[in-house]
Amino acid sequence: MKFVERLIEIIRKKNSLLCIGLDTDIENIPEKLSGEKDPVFSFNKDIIDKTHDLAAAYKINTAFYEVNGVKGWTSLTKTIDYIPDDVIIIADAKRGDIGNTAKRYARAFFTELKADAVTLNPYLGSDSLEPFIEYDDKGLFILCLTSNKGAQDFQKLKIDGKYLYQVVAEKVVELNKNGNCGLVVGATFPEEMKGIREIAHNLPILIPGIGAQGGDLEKTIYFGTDSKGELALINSSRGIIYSSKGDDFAQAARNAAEELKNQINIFRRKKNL
Ligand code: OMP
Repeated sequence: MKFVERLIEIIRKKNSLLCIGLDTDIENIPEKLSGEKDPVFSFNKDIIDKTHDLAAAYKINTAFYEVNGVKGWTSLTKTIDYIPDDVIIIADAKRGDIGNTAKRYARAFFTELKADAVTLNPYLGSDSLEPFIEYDDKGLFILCLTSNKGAQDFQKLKIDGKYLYQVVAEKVVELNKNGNCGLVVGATFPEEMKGIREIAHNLPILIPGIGAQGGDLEKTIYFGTDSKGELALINSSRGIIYSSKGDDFAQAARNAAEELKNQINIFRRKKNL
């Protein structure tokens, strides 16, 4: 099954655009798990148990695992293996390198780690993306307009009357021959999202920046989803997984996830009225 078909199937089955970011910081793990052999995995396991029915995707930012060296890679692998099949697993690795190296990254994330999708940096151009595109059952979320302040430095430069982020969106549409390309657009830029959605009307958009970064949820849904109110994943990491530092952390994460999922669906319905 093509990646985009699987994504739509999951979004519809669960009636959810929610993506939960498992950006699990060893320093923020509740006291009660500190004696565990692999506290990061134990934390993720409890969060996954409590939230998998609500989430269309989990996004795992690899930095939070790589920082712990070999142990971190083990926590990452165990977490991916534990996630049920009806949740898309996005390895947020933001890779980008020459084709020969990109081939190894693609194999590392898709075949070895068994992630369903990966985030990629498009700076090195189309041959750095091609090795990932060849896996048509796997997804690529390519950085288009990021949520941070530094997005101004390059992404908002104008080239022949267009912003660089618009050029990226057009290029990704052109490369999407296998139906597995998507974009990353920050919720902190809802007005720009409108133009990006017009260019990329049939691409999934991964949207971080809700919650801790203060993105505008209603406008994000309005401009970021497609005409059916689908084809977008709304990510929140810290805003969900660190809802409580106490023993009730997993239940608190569930409550936050449920609230965000419902709020997203209220705005989706409003858009489609
Ligand atoms: P919270 O701000 O805690 O919800 O985390 C946001 C997550 O999304 C982190 O893993 C970021 O690295 C990631 N992210 C952004 O915040 N902004 C972007 O433009 C792109 C990403 C990403 O590619 O996921």
